[in-house]
Amino acid sequence: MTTARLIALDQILFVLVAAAWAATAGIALTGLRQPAAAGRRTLLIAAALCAAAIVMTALRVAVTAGLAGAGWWFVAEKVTLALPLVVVPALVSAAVSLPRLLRGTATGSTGGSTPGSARVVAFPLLVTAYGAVAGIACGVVISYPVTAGGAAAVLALFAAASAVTWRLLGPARSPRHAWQAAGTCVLALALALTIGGGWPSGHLHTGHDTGGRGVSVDLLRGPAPAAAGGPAGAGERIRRFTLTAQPATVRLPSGGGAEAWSFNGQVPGPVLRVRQGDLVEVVLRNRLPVQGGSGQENTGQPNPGQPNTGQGVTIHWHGYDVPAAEDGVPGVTQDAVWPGQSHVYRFRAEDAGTYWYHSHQNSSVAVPRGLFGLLVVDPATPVPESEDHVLALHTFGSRPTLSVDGAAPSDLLTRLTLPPGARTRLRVVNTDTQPVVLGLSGAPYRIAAVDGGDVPGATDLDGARLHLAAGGRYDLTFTVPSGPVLLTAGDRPTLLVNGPATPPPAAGPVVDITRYGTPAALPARFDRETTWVLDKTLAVSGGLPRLAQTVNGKAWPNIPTPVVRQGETVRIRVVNRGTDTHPMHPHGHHVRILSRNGVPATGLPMDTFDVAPGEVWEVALVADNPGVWMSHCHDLAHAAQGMEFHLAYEGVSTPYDMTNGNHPA
Ligand SMILES: [Cu+2]
Repeated sequence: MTTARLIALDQILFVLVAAAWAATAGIALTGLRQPAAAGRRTLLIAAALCAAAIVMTALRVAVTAGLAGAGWWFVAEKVTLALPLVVVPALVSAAVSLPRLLRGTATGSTGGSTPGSARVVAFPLLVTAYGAVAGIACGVVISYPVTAGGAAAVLALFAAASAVTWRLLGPARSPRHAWQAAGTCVLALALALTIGGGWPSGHLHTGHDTGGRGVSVDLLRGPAPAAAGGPAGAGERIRRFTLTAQPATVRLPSGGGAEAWSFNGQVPGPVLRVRQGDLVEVVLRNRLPVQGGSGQENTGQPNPGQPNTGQGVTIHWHGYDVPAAEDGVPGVTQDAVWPGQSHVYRFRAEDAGTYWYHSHQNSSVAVPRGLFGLLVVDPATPVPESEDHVLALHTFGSRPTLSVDGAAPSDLLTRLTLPPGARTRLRVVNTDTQPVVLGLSGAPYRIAAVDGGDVPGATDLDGARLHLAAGGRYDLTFTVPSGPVLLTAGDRPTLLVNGPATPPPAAGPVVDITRYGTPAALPARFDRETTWVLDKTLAVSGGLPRLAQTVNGKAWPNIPTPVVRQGETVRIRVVNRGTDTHPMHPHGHHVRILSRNGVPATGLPMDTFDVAPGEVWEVALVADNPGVWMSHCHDLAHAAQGMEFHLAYEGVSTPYDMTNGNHPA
């Protein structure tokens, strides 16, 4: 059974085990208080439930043993807390309560009608139920790693509930004693949380670990052109673009539509196509309404009186490893650009490939709403393909669409006519927050590039399908056959080359992208190691304890910042112990994939890699781009729910923080 299935089964068993023990205890207590004839029947049900609960508890132990095979991260809190809390009282219940219940099915009594007999039979059953419920709390509150505060809180509640129950089942039942015990319970919890520091305090200064020391990230800029006094060389090509954030309406061919935020009135924004070596200069202007709604017109004038109202905008160059100050993350590399304001980005386009850009202010709202576009850096020596098209997949509301070469998006089948025999490159960009399975049928094809980087030794694929992470890119190359070619995204026929006939959609196996291409030489030693355990647990997010997407049990902004030194090679282990897929996206760097679930990878460089439930990825990051970098899940809703943090270089600090309305997710 896969680790993901074991995780899902474990979560179901958690609830079933708790319910079974609670029901056993409740029904046993009822049976003990009934007259003999009725009591016999009820105790029989209780005995049967008790046996079932024992079996399910044993099953939970077996599932945990299976999960342990995938790594300690998946079972730490189960082995140290959750299982002992249920298994030990379950053994006592099996030895003490079950024989008495069975005796009661014959006599209608468990060995005496005194209150003491109820205590002997029911107490172990109730405590087992508390242990099972505490086990659920362990998974939700603690996750990985096990913290002293979390463990103390769970143990205190368990012990207090058991003490109260012992008192209530005993002969000297008095409401006063019950209240005292309940008070003890609350005090114990408060004490545990205080001692263990159960909830971390909200800490909103994002550069806290490097703040105020070293070089400001603001100084790590792209080159200024010669005209601006920069050291640009003679004959340098400068490509200037202006991207104006403004409202727009998206109309879909099927008849639907959406109010959008756009760059230059078009969604996607313009395709920025430059040549390797160009100096790229992009002026971002924000002309969105001053207030969030559409009622108030933006005059386009600077708005110093109330600079932080309306929708702020930045531009993040997704996958293009720009100098840190050009990375476009509000609160880390700049302040958000507010309506009426502008900002200039500059970087030299040294790395050929397929990239995209999007706003990083309130990105979980802004990107789905349209503030994105595509960036292509053509190599200095042209690619061998004569046909070269860039494809953006994006979902508006619930409608998946395709935009070809920056044209208006279509939620119907898009048709493209290409000359037979032409070598063709389709640059597919997933601008959504969910992964997509692609299929190309009608011609053998190759994945020529992944996340902008060429794949060495790319081999022909025929009918195979591809899993493309949220934010990820594949360049697919093929020679146009005499017949039609079909691209599917999800189950949807998306692009038809040379119809009208439609080939059957690709239905082959999904390619393991971590094993595609020729194996690269990978680093053998590492200067530093770090582990990110991803989960969905109770953590402080937005100042309140809530279910959050967490890294090592903590949510933004409380996730400690990994700090690296320039030149180091860092091994990062990413473990997903939750039930959601997380497309992890460290800014400013491509990481080389070392292994997935212990299986060695070919080492492709990627900037967004999909860690599915139960998976363990090992990646290598070479610290060659100093800065303070955002690192987050590119399911942008997950980032907004806490799964974002920083990666900082020693000696680099940021003057920006979460004041001024900055809000990256
Ligand atoms: Cu995620």
